[in-house]
Amino acid sequence: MLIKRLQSIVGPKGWTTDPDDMAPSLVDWRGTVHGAAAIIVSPASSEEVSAVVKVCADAGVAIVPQGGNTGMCAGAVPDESGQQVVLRLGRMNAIRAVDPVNFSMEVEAGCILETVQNAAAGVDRLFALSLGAEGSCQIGGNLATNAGGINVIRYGTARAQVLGLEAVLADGSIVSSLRSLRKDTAGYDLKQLFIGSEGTLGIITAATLKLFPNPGPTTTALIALKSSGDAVRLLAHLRTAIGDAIEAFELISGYVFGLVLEHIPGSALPFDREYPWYVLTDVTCGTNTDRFVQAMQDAATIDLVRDAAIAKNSAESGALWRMRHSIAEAERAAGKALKHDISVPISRIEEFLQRGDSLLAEIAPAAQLIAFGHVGDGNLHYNVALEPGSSDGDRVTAAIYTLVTELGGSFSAEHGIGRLKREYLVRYRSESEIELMKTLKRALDPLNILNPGKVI
Ligand code: FAD
Ligand code: 2HG
Ligand code: ZN
Repeated sequence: MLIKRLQSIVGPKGWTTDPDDMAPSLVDWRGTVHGAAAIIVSPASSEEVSAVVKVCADAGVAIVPQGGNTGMCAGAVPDESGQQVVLRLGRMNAIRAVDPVNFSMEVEAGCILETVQNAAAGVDRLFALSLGAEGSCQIGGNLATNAGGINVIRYGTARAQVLGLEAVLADGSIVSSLRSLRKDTAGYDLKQLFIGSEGTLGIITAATLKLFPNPGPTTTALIALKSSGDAVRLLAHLRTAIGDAIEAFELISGYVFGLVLEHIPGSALPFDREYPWYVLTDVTCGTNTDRFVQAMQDAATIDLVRDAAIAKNSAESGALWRMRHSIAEAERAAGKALKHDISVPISRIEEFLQRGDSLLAEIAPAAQLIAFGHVGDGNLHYNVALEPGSSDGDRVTAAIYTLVTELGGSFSAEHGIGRLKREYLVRYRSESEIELMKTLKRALDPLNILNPGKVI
């Protein structure tokens, strides 16, 4: 009965019960969590999303919003009951309007991130969010997870790229605040409620995004270092010299590049020997290039830099960034690893890595550390590949999260909570924070039909 009602709302192109069509939506990107569903619906408009939610609410049936399904915490995968309805946003993929004078654009939630970036570039503007999954993740998913990526150091997370939002609530009503204003203090900032809520408070159907001026050509440099601490010192040194010209500053261990070289065809490093750590950075050019080169020479004289390769053209730059963006894929190809997506104040990264090493040596001496990340904003992916059959995983994770907490950091910096990190949310957020989160959830979704079993 419910299935028939859903089919008639979305029309013949808007649903599937075919196991082959459904399969990619029923497992997370990492292949670790499998779910089931009786039907997947793909509405073509906010009104259709609204109607779908209303009939599901009437039937008391849960809905799992799904964008590109590239999330790292299994938030977009239904549970195993087969009772939940997966709602794919991919048919809602219109760029509704681009306003280069207002530096803004209005897009539907199912737009692929790369399409949004290209539409902005088409009018000589920048949409600043960039991450490895940009060819398949959707803007709705990026906002629902408050995604980070490589440019946070300069432009902030997804949250900072939004001027307005439209969302469908748990009763099917549509809340639209698709304004394109930089300043607006009229009441609560409702859009921020939905950003980072991972589909548990509302379904994002459209957004007005903030654009930046085109930063022009960038200089890409791969810098070899003797220690991770030097990356942090180099960052401070460069920021002092060239300030906001740093668009990205990514730390990658030698071991991690080894995984990429092994598993990603066409990868190569521009050095004739190996180093323990590397930084991949993008710096806006113009007058900054000379200042950047000078600052790098100064850094070398104080022994912060072991070697550096500056990309000579966009092909070389693209090849380096492709390697960086392939790390998650290389890690997946190498086998399962524990993921710790943490952040600490930048000034404590070195201490975190040193103390993390000691903890690993003590708890799981045979484990292999896979460390990389967005050091420019304090977010590291401190992933750990355990020995096959090891039962040390929980102890390793608890020790790392305790260390992070002690250093004033977060156990979840950019991928969210989803299904995989719920137990840690209650452990590492205060009682009053959890209570307020529950109050919000109850107020906005009293029947608990929006992505239940995720986040809270
Ligand atoms: P999905 O995986 O489909 O969904 C994620 C969550 O959002 C789920 O809870 C889902 O229910 C909810 N959701 C999706 N769409 C909506 C909507 N319209 N309304 C409400 N809720 C919705 N993440 C980073 O932050 N930084 C990175 O650098 C980064 N790099 C990555 C690299 C690779 C190779 C991969 C595979 C992933 C990477 N990720 C990264 C993780 C992932 O790409 C991001 O979390 C991304 O924002 C998820 O978008 P998605 O469309 O795939 O969302
Ligand atoms: C990245 O920075 C992503 O590449 C994925 O956030 C991190 O695979 C990971 O752990
Ligand atoms: Zn990341």
